[in-house]
Amino acid sequence: MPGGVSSPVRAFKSVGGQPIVFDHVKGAYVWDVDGNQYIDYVGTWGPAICGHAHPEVIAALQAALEKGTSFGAPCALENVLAEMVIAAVPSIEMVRFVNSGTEACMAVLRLIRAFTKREKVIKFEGCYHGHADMFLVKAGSGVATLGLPDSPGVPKSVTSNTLTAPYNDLEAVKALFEENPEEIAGVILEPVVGNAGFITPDAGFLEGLRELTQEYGALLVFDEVMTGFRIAYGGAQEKFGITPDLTTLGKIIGGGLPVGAYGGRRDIMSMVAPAGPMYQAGTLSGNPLAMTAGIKTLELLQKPGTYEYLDKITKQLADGLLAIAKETDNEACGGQISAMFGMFFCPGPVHNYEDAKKADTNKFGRFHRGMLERGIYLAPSQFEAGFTSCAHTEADIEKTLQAARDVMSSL
Ligand code: KE4
Repeated sequence: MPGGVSSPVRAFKSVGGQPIVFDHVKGAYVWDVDGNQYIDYVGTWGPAICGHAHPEVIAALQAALEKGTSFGAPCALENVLAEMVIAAVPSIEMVRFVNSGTEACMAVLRLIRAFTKREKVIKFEGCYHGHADMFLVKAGSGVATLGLPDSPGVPKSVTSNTLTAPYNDLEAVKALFEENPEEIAGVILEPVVGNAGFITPDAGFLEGLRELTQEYGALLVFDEVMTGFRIAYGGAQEKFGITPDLTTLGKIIGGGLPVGAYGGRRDIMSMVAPAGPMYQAGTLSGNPLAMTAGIKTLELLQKPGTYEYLDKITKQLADGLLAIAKETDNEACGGQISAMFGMFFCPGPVHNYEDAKKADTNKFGRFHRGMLERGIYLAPSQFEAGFTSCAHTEADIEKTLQAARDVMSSL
């Protein structure tokens, strides 16, 4: 297998050393094949927000297994999860399930082009919307982690329609609309960035994009594959009170099984085949196992106090890490929103990808390795975010901060 992994970021290329090989996971913890236990802040990149292998999710899956694994035909479970997503996410009136965030972002791009009959799209430097050709332009996540120029194999003809601007730079977006009048189908972004490290929207940025897209007849797409049901039950759009035209989802709504989704305004979604002419399909889309895991996960997240707890423990962690960095003379900046956090080894502030690239990735690598040796599993890249779960306890946070104190003292 190329690089010995099924996804590049797992190879630890940017933090050095060998990746650990997981044997099993439970709650806030993971165990490697040598029996070492770690407190996990990756949470399989987001899905494990209720804790890994939650007993109620496992039980629901075991029951569903008895009825088969995939139907390739309508099943009531799709409607149950669809209704939960529609009820939760302000922009979503209709939704289509797919099998990954990449598929969701590919489909939503085709949809905005079909609806507006325009071909250009604006994305932001450092944002990652999966690995489809048209998004591999100044992308974040593994592309940034590996310091790759835009990927070979992506035709110029495809990326020539992908325009980019610095995150948080409304003037740059306005200029792109002025330079490409009537040609831009839409703007897609991570409403809180997790793929260039953790970067929050400046005050007025999301509102500004909402206004600019309306002014120029373009659509606004929030890629909430990472932030959906994490920043709030209704995602970043609920948290910030800005409603896009369309939203992509993934990760959490699959509860650890492969699910992605795109949804939004009924007049736009009605274009999707077979209701309308825009084609998109998938053998395993909406399969009963994945729907079951997603339904149970969202049910668990509806418990009162869930997001208050996640915000409390994640704030303790983020504030603690920054305080320790200061105490140990390590320049750092960062923060958290709900169960998502990040820290850069640079003075900051970090408003965009250019700022993020000033971070000391070599120091991050040494920090990552030191924490791993002390049983703390952080995302293996400076250009990723961290994730907590309902299973993380204050004792876990305290243990993590103690390890950070040891490691940062020696950085
Ligand atoms: P997937 O195709 O990996 O399910 O989703 C792509 C995607 C789309 N949009 C956003 C905002 C995302 O964060 C992602 C995937 N996130 C990465 C982690 N940064 C997945 C981890 C990986 O690539 O191995």
